[in-house]
Amino acid sequence: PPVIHREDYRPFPWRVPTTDLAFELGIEKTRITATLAVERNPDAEPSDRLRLNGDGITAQSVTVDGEAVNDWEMDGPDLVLPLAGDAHTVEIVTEIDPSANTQLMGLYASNGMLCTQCEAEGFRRITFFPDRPDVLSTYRVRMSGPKEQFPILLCNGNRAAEGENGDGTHWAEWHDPWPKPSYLFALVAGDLVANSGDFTTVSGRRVECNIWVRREDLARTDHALESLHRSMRWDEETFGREYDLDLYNIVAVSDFNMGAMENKGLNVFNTKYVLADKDTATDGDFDAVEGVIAHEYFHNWSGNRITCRDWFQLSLKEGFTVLRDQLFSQDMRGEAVKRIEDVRILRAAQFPEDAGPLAHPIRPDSYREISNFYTATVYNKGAEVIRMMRSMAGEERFRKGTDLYFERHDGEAATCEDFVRAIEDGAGLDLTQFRLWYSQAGTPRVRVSHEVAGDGIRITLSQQVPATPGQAKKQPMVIPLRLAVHSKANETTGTEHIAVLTEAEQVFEYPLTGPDPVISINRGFTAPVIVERELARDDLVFLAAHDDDPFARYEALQELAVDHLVAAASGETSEGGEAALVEAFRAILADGTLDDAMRGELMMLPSETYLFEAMAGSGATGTRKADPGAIHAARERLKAAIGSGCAEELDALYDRAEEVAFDDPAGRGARKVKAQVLVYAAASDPAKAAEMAARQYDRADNMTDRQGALMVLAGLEAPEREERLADFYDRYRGNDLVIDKWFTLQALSLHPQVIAQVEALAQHRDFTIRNPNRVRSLYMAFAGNPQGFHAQDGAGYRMIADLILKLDPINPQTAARFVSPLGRWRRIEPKRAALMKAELERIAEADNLSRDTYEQVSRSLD
Ligand code: B3K
Ligand code: ZN
Repeated sequence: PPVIHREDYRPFPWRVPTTDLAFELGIEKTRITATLAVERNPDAEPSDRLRLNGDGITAQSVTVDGEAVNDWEMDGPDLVLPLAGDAHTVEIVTEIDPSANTQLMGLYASNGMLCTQCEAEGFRRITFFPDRPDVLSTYRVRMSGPKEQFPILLCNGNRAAEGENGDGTHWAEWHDPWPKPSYLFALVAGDLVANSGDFTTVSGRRVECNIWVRREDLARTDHALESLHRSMRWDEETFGREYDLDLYNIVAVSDFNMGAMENKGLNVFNTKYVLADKDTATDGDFDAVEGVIAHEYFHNWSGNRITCRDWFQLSLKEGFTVLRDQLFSQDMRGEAVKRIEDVRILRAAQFPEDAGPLAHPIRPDSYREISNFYTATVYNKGAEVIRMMRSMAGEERFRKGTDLYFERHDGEAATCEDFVRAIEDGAGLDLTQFRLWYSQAGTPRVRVSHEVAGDGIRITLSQQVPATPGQAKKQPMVIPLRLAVHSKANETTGTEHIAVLTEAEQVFEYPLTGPDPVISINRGFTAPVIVERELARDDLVFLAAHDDDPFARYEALQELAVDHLVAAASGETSEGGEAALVEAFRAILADGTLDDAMRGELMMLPSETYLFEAMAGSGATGTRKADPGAIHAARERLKAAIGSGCAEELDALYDRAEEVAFDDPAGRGARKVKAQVLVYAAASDPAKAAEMAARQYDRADNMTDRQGALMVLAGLEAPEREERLADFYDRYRGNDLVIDKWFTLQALSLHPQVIAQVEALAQHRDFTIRNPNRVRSLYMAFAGNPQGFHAQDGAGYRMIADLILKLDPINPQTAARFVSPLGRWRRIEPKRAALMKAELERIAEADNLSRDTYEQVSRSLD
């Protein structure tokens, strides 16, 4: 498959001012008549041929200006049509079988309904079209189909007309007044019901909002609808963005490759991010629903009104929209905890990506399959990059920048460069050097050292950006770091400064506020970097207990744990490390100034994936490899030490939290710390943990408590385990999302037999490889279970490779997502690395590999 380069961008020679689509809908046969008005694009190099993209479709007929033509030809999957004049009407008929569409791209069937997914290149599986984001067109769509099977017919924009055909079929006409690229097209036909609620925009427009689901799911849609209304209000207040149609439809489907899709006026969602009630969804699920609803809603401006010129600009809409949804959730739920959650995700998913064979800048330079670039780098690091601009500008000036961006580029297909320039002009920043964040991959490392000089402190910061594939040499980046200098002796906190590091090495001077200075740096995680500081353990303990920045407190604890665990896993002595951590934990458990939501965050040890990253490249020569077995063992030992060292405090915390009612404002925090207490008990006193967890499971009046308890039980060899797993299954049989949890918590468990258990679950009658949620619930969970995935004999690697090979012909997009865990082999100790690499090679040798999987595997082996 060819490599596509960002540099090769050329405007399309033709414009398509209007697109008329007529769908005769059927699950097994859908006929599409597409009528395109085309005219020459004066801003492009002229061409006498019109290239229309296709993918797995054939044209039944082609007419130009009403006359059938046959001088067109197929060039691979594309249809190429000679056109001599300046403007023409092109009509093409295609026929497709949605029931055979297992890739879930284009038009497909799910549970008897029809729906679409067109981003990035799915529209070309429906009809021939210039399927690229810079070709904007106004769509008019007529849908018709059997009324009993498809009582509800939905499309983008507003419903223009509807009627019956008198033969059991009915039709609807939709018109979307906003020009859009084909990837934002959507259509849904099915037997659905809606939870509806109007929203009145700031200028008084009444918007009908509907959450469409299957009848049996209706009772679980209130949270989604409320989240939508909150998002609409927030975007008006925070970014000055108002909704622009009279209708906002969200449809939940259970077969979906991703989380959700922001199609204009008709979002299509994975059920996972719509349905929630307290009996079937955890607190985390509620947050995820709110976050994804907000994300897709915010795309209406950052993505739809202003879209991307080409797919290399993906972070223009995704990075910015992730930042917007993060800020929204911070405002809804509290800044400190949300920030910690977001950094945890970044470190678990993006840092490893940036350190591995799939590393790419947030604006990539080339790809073979664009679906492979919907990554944590483009999304989450993309958000961090824009967040840095916001930190440097301050909230108000940043808003001036975004206002200018929306004003300048409304209705356009823009670039990342357009965005940066608007922020520069609107916020009054010079981002010349800062632009390197768009072109350089790799997580920068910042070293911190200091010396006291009189009543001041000189802090030396140096940066190093590691080499990444295709980028051996890097230039220094702009790294804004919020910092403060505290006094340990006085137990006082210093004022906050923002140090903007722009050179390879730079000195910053600040006044001292007391003796015994301790630097608190990258507060709030202002920059997505790895800070390397040689702080005495006492200093970290001090920061963990006293820092006035909640993120910095969290960070100090994480660092204490990372230092200790990497040393322990490397066979180095970590004298007093464990004791210091137990003490620091005790302080956290006793701290009356913390609420439990924050306490719960502080109680979470760094993940094993994050520890691999910290261990790889550590040591005196910087060549150490990560040893998953040793990390797992060290982390379990530390959990046990904390569990027994703080047993009394943990029990007291649990007892207190248990008294908090579900609806109490403190309820979420209480549930979070209870789950953590169980985790530590499981490591230190499994019998007691089994008893506590079984009791929590039996008494639970909500999914958070029930799942938290079962998660711990699933990892224990205790009689309570089988009983409660069986109970859970029987209780929720038929509820797909909850049965997904049942698969996940077993695949994630710490049970020594986890591999055999996952193998058995793959044979379970409820397992199906055709549903992405189910596949992920079992295998993505397993790939994220270091103990199972990194089993010494390579059985975990083999299982994931087998899955990739089996899934690739069915759903390549989802299959390719499983490659990256295997791709981390270079940073792992040699025995496991060889096993991982061998599995990648086995995949590479398979015939007919999809473009998706081929690209990921070959990059991982390069
Ligand atoms: N824009 C979609 C991504 C769909 C990509 C499918 N390959 C979801 C989102 O980021 O909102
Ligand atoms: Zn998005």
